[in-house]
Amino acid sequence: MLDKSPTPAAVNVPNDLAAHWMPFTANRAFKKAPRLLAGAKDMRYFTVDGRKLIDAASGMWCSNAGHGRTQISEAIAKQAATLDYAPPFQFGIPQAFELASRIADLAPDGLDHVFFCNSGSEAADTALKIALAYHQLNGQGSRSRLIGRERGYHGVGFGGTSVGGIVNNRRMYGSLLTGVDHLPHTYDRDKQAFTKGEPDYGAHFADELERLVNLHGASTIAAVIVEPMAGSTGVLPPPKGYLKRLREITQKHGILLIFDEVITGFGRLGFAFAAERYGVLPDMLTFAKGVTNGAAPMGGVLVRDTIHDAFMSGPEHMVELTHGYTYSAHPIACAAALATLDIYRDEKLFERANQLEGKFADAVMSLKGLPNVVDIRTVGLTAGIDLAPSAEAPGKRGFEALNSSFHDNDMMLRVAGDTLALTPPLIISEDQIGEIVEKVGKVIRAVA
Ligand code: PXG
Repeated sequence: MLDKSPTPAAVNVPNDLAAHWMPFTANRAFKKAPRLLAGAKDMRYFTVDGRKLIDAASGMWCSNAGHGRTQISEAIAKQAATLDYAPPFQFGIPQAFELASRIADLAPDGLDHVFFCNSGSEAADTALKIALAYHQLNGQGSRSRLIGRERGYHGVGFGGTSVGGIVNNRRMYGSLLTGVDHLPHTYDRDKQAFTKGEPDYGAHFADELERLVNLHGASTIAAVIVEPMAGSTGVLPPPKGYLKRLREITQKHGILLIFDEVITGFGRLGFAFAAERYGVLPDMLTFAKGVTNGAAPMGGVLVRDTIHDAFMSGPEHMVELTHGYTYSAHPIACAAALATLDIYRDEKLFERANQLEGKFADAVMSLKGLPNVVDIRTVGLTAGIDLAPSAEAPGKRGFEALNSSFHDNDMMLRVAGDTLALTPPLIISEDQIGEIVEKVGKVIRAVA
């Protein structure tokens, strides 16, 4: 499709890339062949040398409304000029209260309170701490175990790393939190390969929670945290009935259920939150990324009334929860989020994702049969494409795909090991779905 988006002004590129130690990046490889970005508009990124890349990743699962949205940048500029910073402890700004109400309105009934922080990692750690404190208040302080899941990702704080299930993210950091255990992941390629949406096979993986309850005793378990769809480890939609069963088992044993919706929130699966898609009400729900369209750092935890209200006792001059961040509900992030939610509402972007899901799934599934493609999974406007690892080094093919995509095929792609993740902005057109799938096909052939 003819791309009429503007080309950005030239950007000065520094000669020396040494000082910046980049996060979750192969630093030495990057600095030999940098992937430097200078601008973005709608579905495209612009590189420092003026190329336009189609964004198949919403940046990093953030920019659901596409890039360069003037409504958001104007709201940020106005807020920065009016009230740049306000202390969030013992003081408040109207925008934070308005935003909390609007997010609660979007969430399933019952999740009515919002605790703000600045990232998905902080949101995960916040939810875990609220779970522990809630049981203390409730006279069940023995409930201190936290249960995560293999292949789960809950950010990089000590709590999130502990309940996370990605061995490479855990093994360098000692014993982490004590008393943590993990459910098995829900992926079985033999039974699930090339499924569109939720696989039929695998609800029984939730029953493993009964085994952990038998092993540790329900009275020691505080909470279970899962991503409704595991994103970072390669797009694993939940098996049909799995989340419902997890809810039943947690409820039966008085264990809190936390959904980490940092990726699935704000339309990614065709609904405001995955909890709605799956008809399952968790006790807490974490969000980040899409809440501001990526334009300012923000995260948060939605909390059920019963949990919130348990804290609202004791002397009224006392702090009820000894937790919070200097930048909780930062004015600029609140302004960005309010403008973002307006766009999502006015452009009906969650519904749009829902309507496009079938076409997107069909288009991506057409890549079946290309060299090394061993599985494709799709759900909402997201797909994971597993490539067989090269014999010499697992992850190398994925890394080469990232480079082929950026340098040779004008596309921004996410890779996790040898899995390619497609998760484009929800404003994507059908033509642009075609463009992405064609480019992904070229990338897959290039790394064969
Ligand atoms: N929970 C989930 C489910 C996430 O996906 C976090 C927590 C942590 O968020 P912060 O804001 O602290 O980074 C995430 C982050 C990828 C990718 O390519 C995914 C994330 C981050 C970076 C890359 O899949 N998710």
